Amino acid sequence: MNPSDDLVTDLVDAVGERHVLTDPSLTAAYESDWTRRWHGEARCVVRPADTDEVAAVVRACARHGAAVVPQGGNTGLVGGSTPRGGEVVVSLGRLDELGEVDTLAAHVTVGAGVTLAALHEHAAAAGLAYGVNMASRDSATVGGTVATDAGGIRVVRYGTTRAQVVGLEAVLADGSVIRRLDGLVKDTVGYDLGALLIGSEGTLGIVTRVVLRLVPRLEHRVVALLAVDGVPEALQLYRRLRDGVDGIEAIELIHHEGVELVVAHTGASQPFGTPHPSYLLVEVAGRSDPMDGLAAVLGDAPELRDAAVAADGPGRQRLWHLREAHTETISAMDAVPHKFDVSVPLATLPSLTDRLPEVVEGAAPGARLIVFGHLGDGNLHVNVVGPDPDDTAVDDAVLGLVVELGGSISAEHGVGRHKTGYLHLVRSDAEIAAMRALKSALDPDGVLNPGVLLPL
Ligand code: 2HG
Ligand code: ZN
Repeated sequence: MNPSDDLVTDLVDAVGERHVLTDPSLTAAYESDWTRRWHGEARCVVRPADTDEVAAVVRACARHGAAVVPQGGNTGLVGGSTPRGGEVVVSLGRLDELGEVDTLAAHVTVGAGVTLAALHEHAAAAGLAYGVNMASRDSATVGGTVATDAGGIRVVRYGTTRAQVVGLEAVLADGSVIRRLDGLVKDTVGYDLGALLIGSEGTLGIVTRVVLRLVPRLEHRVVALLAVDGVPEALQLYRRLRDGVDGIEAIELIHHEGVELVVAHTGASQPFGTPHPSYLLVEVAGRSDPMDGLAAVLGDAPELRDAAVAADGPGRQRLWHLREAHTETISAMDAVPHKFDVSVPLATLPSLTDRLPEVVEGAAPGARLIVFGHLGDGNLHVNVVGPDPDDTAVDDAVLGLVVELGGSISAEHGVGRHKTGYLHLVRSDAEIAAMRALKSALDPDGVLNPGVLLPL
């Protein structure tokens, strides 16, 4: 503890000495994100216990002119919740209150620090489910997913996080609290301030609690890994499944190269005797067994080269592992990956996957390219391993290609500090000016997450 730092003294008053971390061995875990590309030293890390303490922390930081970086489970991939240097990291992990499930409304009120895994378990115990799910569920927190409008693997059925939020509480830059936790599905009184904060990446306020919509818990589930010759065939098969099968919960794309890496890194078994260029991973869920409906469509699909199907929990898990272990496998590679989370209109997806190898090779000769993602959402995760973390040639090239194809530079991970310099490629001057006006209205001194989302 640095006794000469008056801010630290005020923060200790707000949350107690145990929850203000200044020792580098304790702060390190909060200073670097999952990519290892985005890191910086925090002035300190503060761990408030509830909304009042978050407000007191923000007021103290505002008084001392200190910038604040809100952080959830620190599973971000774009430098949106790690410091650049000298900010106070406000970790929301202790706001982990799981409110009672309202089974009539099918809503639950939870704290920002609740992990997705804990929320899933909590909803299941009440006979319901939460519609957002992703590989980082054990660490990713509700607050972070709201702040980034996170997507994940079930968007084709339930939408992104935005579609789940029916109420929200947040601390604004001056320490005031806005609270709409009444759970009203219909309420059209003026500006929807909560909606404004969803996807604002901690730049307009710090989300502290939310009311979330829950969905029916569907017991009958089938997961299928479907081998195809390439992306155009994967899209044709997707169209066939969408038109012919009820209850599709996930439509994911992986390729041979990614599967090989996952198998080598995690020791998973090969899904098929003979490898295929690409695979669709499909999950279908319903109130009755979806197997026959799925089999009927697959039986008539000329694109299908091979299929592995599982209805039992461990079998489904084995198939999902081949998709979900991509991120950890890439993180374990020697170089720090350049990660892109892009979306394009479905019709241009084949052009994107066709042109990416050449574009990446041109910008980063010899680099390794791994592509996978949420095919049903037109959202691909493009990972490039090879170039130095500070070398942005491949960033320019990949994002330039995506924009040329009518796509977005951020489908679900957010802009963070990675992509502020590319914002103008996908938002007009008028839109950026309106965003800046909102930012200065709600955070005139630029206390909240400076350098994230909007360029400094
Ligand atoms: C996923 O879909 C995540 O698994 C991470 O969005 C993507 O590691 C990535 O590039
Ligand atoms: Zn994803």
